[in-house]
Amino acid sequence: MNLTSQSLFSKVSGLAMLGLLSTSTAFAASPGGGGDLKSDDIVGISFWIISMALVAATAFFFLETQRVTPKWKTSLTVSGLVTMIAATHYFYMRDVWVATGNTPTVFRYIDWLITVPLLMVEFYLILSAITKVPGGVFWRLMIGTIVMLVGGYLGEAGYMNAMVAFIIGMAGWAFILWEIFLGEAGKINANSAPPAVQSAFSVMRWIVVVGWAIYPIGYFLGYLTGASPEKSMVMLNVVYNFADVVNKIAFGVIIWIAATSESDKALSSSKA
Ligand SMILES: *C/C=C(C)/C=C/C=C(C)/C=C/C1=C(C)CCCC1(C)C
Repeated sequence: MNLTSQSLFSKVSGLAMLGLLSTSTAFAASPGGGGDLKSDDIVGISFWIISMALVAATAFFFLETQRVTPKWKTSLTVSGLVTMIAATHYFYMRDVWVATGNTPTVFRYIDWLITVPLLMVEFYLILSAITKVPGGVFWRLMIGTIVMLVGGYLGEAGYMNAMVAFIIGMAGWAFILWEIFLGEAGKINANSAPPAVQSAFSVMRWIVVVGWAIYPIGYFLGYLTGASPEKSMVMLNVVYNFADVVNKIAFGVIIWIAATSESDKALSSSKA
C-alpha cells in the first residue's frame, strides 16, 4: 500500500475516534446524563454495559484496520461505524430508559435504519473483495431491509395494528433471506469465493437467520403476548439489547477474523 493512502487512512480513523470520544465526554459531562441508575434496573444496566462494549468494539475495529490488507480495510471500517453509531444511540436510549422508564422506540429505529443497511453493505463488500458483484444484489438487500424496518416501526409506534405490522416486517426479512441463500448473492459466494470468504459469508448468513431472529422474538414478547405493559417493555428491551450484542459486535468480530486471516496469508505469500 502506498504511503499517502496509509496516512490518509490513519487520519480518517483518528478523526472518527476523536468524534466518538468527544460525544461520550459530552454525555458524561451533561448534567443528569445517565440519570439515577437503580441497582435492580436490569434493562438500564444492560443499556450501560452494552454502551461501553460498543465503544470498546469501535476502538478495536478502527485500530485493527491498520493491520489488514487494503481490500479488507473498508469492511473493518464499516464494522467500526456500525458500533460507533449504535454506541451513540445507546447513550440516548439509556438516558430515556433510566430517566423515564419508557421504551426508546424512535432512537432504536433511527439506529436500525442506519446500521442495518450498513450491515447489508458488509455482505456486498465481502463479496466485492473477491469478485464483481451486480448492483442489483445491493438494491434487493436494501429494499428488504426497508420493508422490514418500516413495518416494525409502524407497529411499535402504534400507527398500525401490531400483528399486521409484524407480518409486513417478517415479509421483508424473508426477502433478505431469500436473496442471501437462494438469490444472486448466495450463488456468487458459492461459485467464486476463496474458503475463508465462503466460511465468513456462511457464518454471516447464519447470523442473519439466527441472530436476527432474536428481534422478531423481542417484538413478539413486547407486543403480542398480552402480558402487562411493564413486563412486556422489560422483555422487549432486554431482548433487543442482547440481539444488538450478537448482531453488531459479534458480526464485526467474524469479519475481523476473515480479514486478519486472509491478510496474514497474503502477507506471508508475498514475503516467500
Ligand atoms: C443492529 C441492528 C440490527 C441488526 C437490527 C435488526 C432488526 C431486525 C432484524 C428486525 C426485525 C423485525 C422483524 C423481522 C419483524 C417485525 C419487527 C422487526 C422490525 C423487529
